[in-house]
Amino acid sequence: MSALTILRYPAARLRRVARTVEAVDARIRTLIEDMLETMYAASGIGLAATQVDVHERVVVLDISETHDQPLALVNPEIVWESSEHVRGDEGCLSLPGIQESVERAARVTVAALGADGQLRRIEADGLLAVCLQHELDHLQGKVFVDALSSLKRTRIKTRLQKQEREAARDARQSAPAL
Ligand code: GNR
Ligand code: NI
Repeated sequence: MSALTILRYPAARLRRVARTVEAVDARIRTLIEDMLETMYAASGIGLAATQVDVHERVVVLDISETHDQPLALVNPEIVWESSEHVRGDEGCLSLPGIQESVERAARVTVAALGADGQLRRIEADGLLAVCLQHELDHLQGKVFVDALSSLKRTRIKTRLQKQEREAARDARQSAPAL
């Protein structure tokens, strides 16, 4: 298994639309394993293949407190969503440290293939419903801050740039002197 690099907003590659997976084969199962490792290492509750620069319809999730309930979905589609909506704060591994309020359907039903290639349906509410919608958006090239005002998005980009500059400076300072 190997952890993968997560693309950071506003990377243009986060905008790619993922293609349908033709067969759940060894390559896809390895991708799933690597994505789970990446998600757990980053303390996330979900990860879309788009975020690791693989533009195929694969997502992984684990909303359990114990981090031992992995869920892998191939070619997921929302087949039903409630008319009732809820608003809640979201974060994203591609925008570390940023939290913003987003409105989502309260409940969704998702049809997908599992890592075993078997078709399954997931009826979700609460955090799982939110996370599924967030991940399926990534597969369409969408990020949770897209619906915000352009002023807010500009501020977020500035904050992320500052974070990256500081991280780069810290890395230089802790590097051993030659
Ligand atoms: O780790 C994550 N937490 C989260 C919190 C609220 C709503 C959605 C999420 S998903 C996010 C991981 C991520 O970026 N998935 O794409
Ligand atoms: Ni995300």
